[in-house]
Amino acid sequence: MTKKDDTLDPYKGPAGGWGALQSTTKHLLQSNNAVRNINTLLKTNQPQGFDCPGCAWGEKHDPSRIRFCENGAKAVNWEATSRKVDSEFFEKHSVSWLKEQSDYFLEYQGRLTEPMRYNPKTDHYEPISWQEASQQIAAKLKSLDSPNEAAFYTSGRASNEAAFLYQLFVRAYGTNNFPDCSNMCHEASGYALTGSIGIGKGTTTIEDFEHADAVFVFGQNPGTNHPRMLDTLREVVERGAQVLTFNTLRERGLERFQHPQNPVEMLTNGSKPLNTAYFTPKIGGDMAAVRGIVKLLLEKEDQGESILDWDFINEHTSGIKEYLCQVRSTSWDVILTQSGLSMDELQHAANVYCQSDKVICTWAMGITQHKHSVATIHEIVNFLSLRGNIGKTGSGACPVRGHSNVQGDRTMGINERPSDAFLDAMQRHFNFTPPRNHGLAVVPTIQAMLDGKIKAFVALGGNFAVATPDSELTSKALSNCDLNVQISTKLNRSHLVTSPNSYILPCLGRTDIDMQNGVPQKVTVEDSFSMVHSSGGVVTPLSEQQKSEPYIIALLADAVLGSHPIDWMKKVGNYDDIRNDIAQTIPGFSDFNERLSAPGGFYLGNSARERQWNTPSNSILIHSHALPDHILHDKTRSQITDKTLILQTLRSHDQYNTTIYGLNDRYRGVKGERRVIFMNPADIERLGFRGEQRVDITSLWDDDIARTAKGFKLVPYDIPVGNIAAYYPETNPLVPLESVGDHSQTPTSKSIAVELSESELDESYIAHKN
Ligand SMILES: Nc1nc2c(c(=O)[nH]1)N[C@H]1C(S)=C(S)[C@@H](COP(=O)(O)OP(=O)(O)OC[C@H]3O[C@@H](n4cnc5c(=O)[nH]c(N)nc54)[C@H](O)[C@@H]3O)O[C@H]1N2
Ligand SMILES: Nc1nc2c(c(=O)[nH]1)N[C@H]1C(S)=C(S)[C@@H](COP(=O)(O)OP(=O)(O)OC[C@H]3O[C@@H](n4cnc5c(=O)[nH]c(N)nc54)[C@H](O)[C@@H]3O)O[C@H]1N2
Ligand SMILES: [Mo]
Repeated sequence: MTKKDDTLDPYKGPAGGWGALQSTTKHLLQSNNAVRNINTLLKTNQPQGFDCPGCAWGEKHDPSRIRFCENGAKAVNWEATSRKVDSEFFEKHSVSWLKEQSDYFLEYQGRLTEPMRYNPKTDHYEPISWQEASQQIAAKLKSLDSPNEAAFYTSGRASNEAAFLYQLFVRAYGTNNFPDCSNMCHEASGYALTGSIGIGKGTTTIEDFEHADAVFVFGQNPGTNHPRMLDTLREVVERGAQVLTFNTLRERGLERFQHPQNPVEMLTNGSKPLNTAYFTPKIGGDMAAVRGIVKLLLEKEDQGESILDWDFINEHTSGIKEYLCQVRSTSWDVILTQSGLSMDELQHAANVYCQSDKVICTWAMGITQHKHSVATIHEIVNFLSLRGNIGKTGSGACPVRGHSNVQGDRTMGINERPSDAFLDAMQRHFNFTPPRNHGLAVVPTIQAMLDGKIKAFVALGGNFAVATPDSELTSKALSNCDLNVQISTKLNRSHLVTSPNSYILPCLGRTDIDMQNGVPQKVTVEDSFSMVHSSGGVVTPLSEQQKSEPYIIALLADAVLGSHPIDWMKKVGNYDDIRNDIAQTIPGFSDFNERLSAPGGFYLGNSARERQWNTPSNSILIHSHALPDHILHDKTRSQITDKTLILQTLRSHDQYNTTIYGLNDRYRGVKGERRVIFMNPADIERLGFRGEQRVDITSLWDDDIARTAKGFKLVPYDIPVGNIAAYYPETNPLVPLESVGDHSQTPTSKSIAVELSESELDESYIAHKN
């Protein structure tokens, strides 16, 4: 790898370790509030503290350990800042001026502390009282021709209590339009798992990792996005079990790991090799890779070895015959080309699988954000089923969720396609008639805004304008709305894409003390392992004008619905009351308040883990998909030339989704820059570019829209030929709105066909954009 300037400086240390601790300290000291934040950090994931807002990885209950990671520390620290974005700030800065600033700048300004309303005449946000804001918003919502002209977005940090009240409010108002961040994230996992094992959640618990003989990690970067998972993987390897990684990039965090809280390892600067095998499939090549491994299993079985668990297959699955035919008829040629892996590599993976009695497969966005994600996840389930690896201790399917309560929000009914059973329970308990027709997910919501069919938008957190695809089109869609209500902790671009009626409603975050009627409240969240536990803030809020999410929802609901179907303001006075309603309507939550006192929370249960298959055939449905002819959409394929590359958009080490903490990506060796493209040196040469040259990226789609992102620096990198990677969200203007996964409707953020051209932008533009 060439290194001529300061942008790229390959990281030589192990993941975690001193580097992580130094970085944590730096971020703490930058926040103006070091002492308060260090105290806050010590309460993260503690029985009397709050749940880390960083990610959805679970924890074993162990009071002797302080559980936080470098990136969790950044998330906490960013939230617990003492900087304020108040009416003075908005008086000083017009919306037009703020629009010119970078996302990093917006976020850095601090916490929103007062309700604000946009005044189109002055182009400034101006203060408004809570009462007035809620009355005005209610008047707008009530004036729509139909409740289906409004959409209610949720980002995955909302607590169970907030999410439950929100869905009740919105359904009592009359719509199922619940676009949520899941639609862009693990939707394919939920859809595929429901269709194969009868439940849309992972089947493993954290304890299963203590018993697994092998863990297959597909398409995820835990070193950055789920750092506490590295701890678990490290323990797996220490026990002598195997970790097999499939990642298009060689991610440092998956190659070597040193735990920052283990003094001995830190002092000796030693690290254990974390992975026992690392495979770099091509983008979108995992389904072919798994198919290849299965084909090898079948060959062994045909040669008389006893590989497949026929007892399990016969008792618990249906469709095996068709699937095995499909596997036999898939050619090695296609498997090897599409996966980009060699026969030796597939053989190695197959051998490990056969030698392991208990196997877990984990995955994240490298699997879920493709056109054929649902089919790929079905293939992973098939792979597990062939040797009875579902519903057995130490085995299972483990989609590693993103936002810290995104799984809980779905459990609470944030779902545009609610089940009848769920709606029946609402109807019975609250005595109202919820709407039965399905609502809109994220991409259809944007389309409906463009078509003028959605006129009002309410967001419970998140940054809709930036997290969604086709940024220019999405901005147009949002500004088409008549009403834009953002319940947020921090300033972001979604506040600046204004409608005639735009409101910012400032809320408390996970770290803040939430007082109702003089009593501090706790909320609850669900992690990736279906464990529910409580979380209570520890920081005194910056302003009395910041309200809790449940309170804000109750205020809006009261203004729109009065006391229908509940007395909202009374309900929000004590969150135990909300939990009592949850206990009586949502399966798995009986005696909710009582069970919360158990150390570490309680397990919701998982039917598939019990080998109860809630599918039409009461068995695991073995789906037999052919491998895709091509991983790209038809509307791209007509445009493809020999210059076309496939782009995946991913996270740097210094960001939380659309929140940018800094400009470094330590483990990938990038410094001071986010506009970079990781590219194979052979491609750089073949296409006539130089390393570190600036290029513009244009995506290919068969329509009249030019989608370009400008001024990216080429970084020679160990990535398969034909594939490139760049950071999200800067690359979201390139993802065509229509480019979504089959069945999941998830934007194909990990497989976008693009071409590169020399950039004419100068460095000052880039510095500003950063
Ligand atoms: N610090 C921090 N933590 C986070 C987040 C954050 O932004 N910052 N975001 C949270 C959220 S909402 C989520 S969903 C998760 C996201 O967690 P991840 O899924 O780890 O996030 P990405 O950065 O999108 O990483 C995708 C990984 O998949 C690989 N990949 C891409 N395409 C393919 C492919 O086709 N095949 C294979 N095998 N690999 C591929 C990439 O190289 C990369 O390592 O993290 C959560 N935690
Ligand atoms: N190209 C591309 N696009 C992607 C992805 C990708 O990999 N590539 N990943 C997708 C994924 S996995 C996801 S989950 C989405 C993320 O989409 P979102 O969830 O919409 O985005 P975030 O950046 O997490 O939202 C950050 C904002 O949430 C607000 N916020 C933070 N904490 C709280 C809180 O406690 N309460 C409230 N009310 N507000 C809060 C703050 O104002 C902050 O600015 O992006 C998706 N978009
Ligand atoms: Mo996510």
